[in-house]
Amino acid sequence: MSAIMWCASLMVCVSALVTCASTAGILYPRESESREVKSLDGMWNFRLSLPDPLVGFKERWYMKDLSKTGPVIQMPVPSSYNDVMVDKKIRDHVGLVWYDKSFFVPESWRQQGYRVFLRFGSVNYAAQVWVNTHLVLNHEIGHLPFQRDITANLKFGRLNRITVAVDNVLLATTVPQGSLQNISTNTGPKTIQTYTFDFFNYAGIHRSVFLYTTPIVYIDDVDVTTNYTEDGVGLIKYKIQYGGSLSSGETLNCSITVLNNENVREKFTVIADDEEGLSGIIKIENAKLWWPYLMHEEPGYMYTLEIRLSNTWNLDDVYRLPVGIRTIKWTNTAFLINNKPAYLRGFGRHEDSDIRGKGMDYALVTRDYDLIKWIGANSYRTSHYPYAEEIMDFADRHGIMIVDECPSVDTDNYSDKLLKKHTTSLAELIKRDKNRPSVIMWSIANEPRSNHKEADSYFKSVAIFVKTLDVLRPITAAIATDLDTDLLAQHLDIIGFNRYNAWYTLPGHTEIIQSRIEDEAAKWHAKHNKPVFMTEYGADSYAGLHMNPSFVWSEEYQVELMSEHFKAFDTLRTKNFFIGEMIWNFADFKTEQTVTRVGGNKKGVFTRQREPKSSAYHLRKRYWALANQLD
Ligand code: GCB
Repeated sequence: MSAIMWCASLMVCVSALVTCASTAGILYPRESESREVKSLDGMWNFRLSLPDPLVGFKERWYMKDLSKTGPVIQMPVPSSYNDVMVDKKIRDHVGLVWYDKSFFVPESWRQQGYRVFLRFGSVNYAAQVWVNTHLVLNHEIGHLPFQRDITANLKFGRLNRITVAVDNVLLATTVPQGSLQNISTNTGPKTIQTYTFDFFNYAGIHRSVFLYTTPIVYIDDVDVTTNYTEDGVGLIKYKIQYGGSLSSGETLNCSITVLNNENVREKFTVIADDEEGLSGIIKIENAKLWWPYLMHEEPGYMYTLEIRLSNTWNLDDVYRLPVGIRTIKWTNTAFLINNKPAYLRGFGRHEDSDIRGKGMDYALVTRDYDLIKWIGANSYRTSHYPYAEEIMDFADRHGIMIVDECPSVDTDNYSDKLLKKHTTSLAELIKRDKNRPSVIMWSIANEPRSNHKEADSYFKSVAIFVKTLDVLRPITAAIATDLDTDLLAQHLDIIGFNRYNAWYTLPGHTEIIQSRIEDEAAKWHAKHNKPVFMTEYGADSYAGLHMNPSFVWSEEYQVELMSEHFKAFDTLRTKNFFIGEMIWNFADFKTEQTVTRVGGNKKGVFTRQREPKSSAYHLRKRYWALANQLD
């Protein structure tokens, strides 16, 4: 085993020591009268673990300031570390990197008896965290949040230090998967990371780091599901989990207020199931439903549940949860929102931009949602991993339907160990996003090798597992395997398929598209009797390359290929089982270095800088026309 592989396994071993209880909640940190939120975003010290990949552990860098261990650079958080500096060594680094930051915690937090939680939005891929030299957190799957109560490890009113070791190594048993290859170079042997997925392997502290406070007894998790009656009463079924323990004789009381989207108190009643009011049903008269964009004049309508937990001795805890009221149903042929069939006009996407990589950036997210609405789309898939919670908030508020994908991409080498991590990623994703009205389906994989015989029982287990957590949303996946050999679709509720006719298959021959797509979609439905949508199709185009007649890589070719797909989709829509189309991709994005990519994947209808190609105008015409016909 190479040193780096050993280092990746080390991450896993230590996780047994510091695992957060899996039943604990992962609510997004929100300020309230009982909670303070302090951001630790900004510039952190940063150092590669070189030349020995394990030097940071051997020299115990978590015991002192990183700047005292050797030369450090300043790295922005949140961001991927790869593209911020011009240094190739940092961009292509394989293995561990170290971050640290010093921060103050006010003495008043101790005086008020607060608990203090440390929360990471996501670190790719494995992270270990020390606070003032104590190992407090360990998390292995990227793209998902993790947190812990660190009150006991803090020095109130004084300077504290947080140290993070990040490992970007991907192996056959990580999600996603990858492998390491040893090569010899002019300067000696070198280990490189290889992977089959088609996006750059960005790493680092990708999302915000927060400290937040709660009272000793606090709202730990909230579960809501929604419905409505024929006479317009909105129903919110809720269940609140509290954290911390009550001392003997202490009582708990939970009260709820519903605010409308202007923050005004609504007319509502609560029928609690228990004395404490921790679960029950809220009824809202003349409720406004959550609708997708362009399906209603007021899409993305959100209420706020103001939850107040009081116990005898401590301060109340107040948490405000945004909630949209809507139902989801599916049949053998349709997907329905609020009992109305919905047709998905969408995209595959990536969290990707130049310089910051996968680092969360509000300006970029704002622009992206503006473009999604400009083009008339109503949905996208979080290909190929969970997106930032801040991005998901936009989807809720703008009425954009999300096919929420876990980080399993190109799944292969099926094993029990992989299955455990795959289901863990889904459990963490569902716990995080279960209350979001925008999330309409769980995508359990993108393009797994679903013709391998092990895929059958593997995905059966994954699907059963997801159903134990959520029966109200359908399960889907984006399948690339041939229909005759695929073993995954049978375990899904809705079938998504990816196909690159006239691109990877017979490039230049757009005349093959219409009949092939019509035929294939009909066969998926005939074989499984389930709704079908196209999760990927598309062509690369180099913005500004014009060729007449059209030729691969030109803007004209991308437009022509889309037109041929549109013909097929129009026929399929008359057949009553086809529920949507998602073009690959919203914007150009960076990939691994390969000779088949020019600076990355160029299948975006927008460039990486979010400028429209000819295809953006073409898609806009179609999506608005569809919206006007259907919604
Ligand atoms: C696919 C993958 C996606 C790639 C795309 C392409 O099938 O799901 O990740 O980027 O093809 O452009 O090759």
